[in-house]
Amino acid sequence: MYTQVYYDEMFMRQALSLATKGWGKTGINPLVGAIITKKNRIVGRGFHQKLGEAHAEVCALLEAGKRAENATLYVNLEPCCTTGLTPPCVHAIARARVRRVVMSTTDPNPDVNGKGIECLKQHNIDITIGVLAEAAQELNKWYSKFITSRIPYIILKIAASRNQRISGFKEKYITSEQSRRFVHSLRSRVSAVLIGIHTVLTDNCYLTDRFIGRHSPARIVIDPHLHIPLDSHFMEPSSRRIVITNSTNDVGKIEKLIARGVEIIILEGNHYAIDDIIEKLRMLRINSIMVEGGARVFADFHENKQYDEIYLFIAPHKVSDGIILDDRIWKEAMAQEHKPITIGDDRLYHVYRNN
Ligand code: AOF
Ligand code: ZN
Repeated sequence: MYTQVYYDEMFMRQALSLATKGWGKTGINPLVGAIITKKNRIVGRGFHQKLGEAHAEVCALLEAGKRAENATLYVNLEPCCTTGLTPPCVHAIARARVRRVVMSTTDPNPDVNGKGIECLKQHNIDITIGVLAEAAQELNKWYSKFITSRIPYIILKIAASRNQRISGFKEKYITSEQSRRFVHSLRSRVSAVLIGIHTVLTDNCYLTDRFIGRHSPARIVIDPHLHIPLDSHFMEPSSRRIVITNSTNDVGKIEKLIARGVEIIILEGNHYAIDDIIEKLRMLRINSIMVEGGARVFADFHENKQYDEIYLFIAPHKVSDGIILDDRIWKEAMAQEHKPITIGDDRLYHVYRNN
């Protein structure tokens, strides 16, 4: 006979797994999954599929129908009590006469934080908080940062040779296919990928998620002199494209870009402050960004401490002449306490910013 604690963890694990189906589609909203059980048997499942669409709890309640009465609802985030793009979940839960709600964490959204729980208590619903909380926090770390600070979650993703070079490779790609698959999976989750214009000019990169096929992020290029070639892969309209440039550039070219659906962000000068870029991007409701180069862009984000994680992939080869990755980033990622993961032929150092 299993204990209720065992069942609670098992169903929450399923709710968390359902939540991940929303990766890349929920925008500034969290990833949320919900399971409804009666006598420890599942009678309803749901997840938040897309920004603006029904919340996980509502989807699960719909599937459960009348069976939700006296049932237990498992959800990885505190149910909401506010009307945003959709009505409050707590009312739907109370109306369905759910008896117990098990959640992983409270909702960091200041409009909800704790108030959803209060509302459920007023309806005499039993509450359990903290089941698989760590995993739930990890899953929604981007959401949590953005909703509390309005600063996007930023990942620096770097592919380098064994001798610290991030360009000058003989082949287009220096890292193995397994590493690139991993990168595409990251791309399929973030709101946007950001690069400098030199990377577009040298690599003509796509920046899309071609391996996973879940979602391609917005593509952002920092391009002060408006060098972006109209026939580059960057221009392909498979996802949102954003060019950051200044107002003194060729108006005709800016108009051509706009006519092709490119969004333009205007900043003054030729070297933009990272904080100004972030300020503009947060107004476009971009809550997570993967920075993919080049050297200057990496150094700027790093120096301004505008990053949360670094993924440094190191290929087994050396390259004789190419641009060298900023020493501070290289050393931080490879600090002694960080153990690399082997991925294909490469080593991957994954570190969180700790200052
Ligand atoms: C939940 N379950 O599945 C989600 C929640 O604009 P709306 O109506 O979609 O509301 C967005 C807010 O609702 C969001 O900031 C967060 O506080 C909460 N998201 N809550 O109970 C869900 N996606
Ligand atoms: Zn809700």
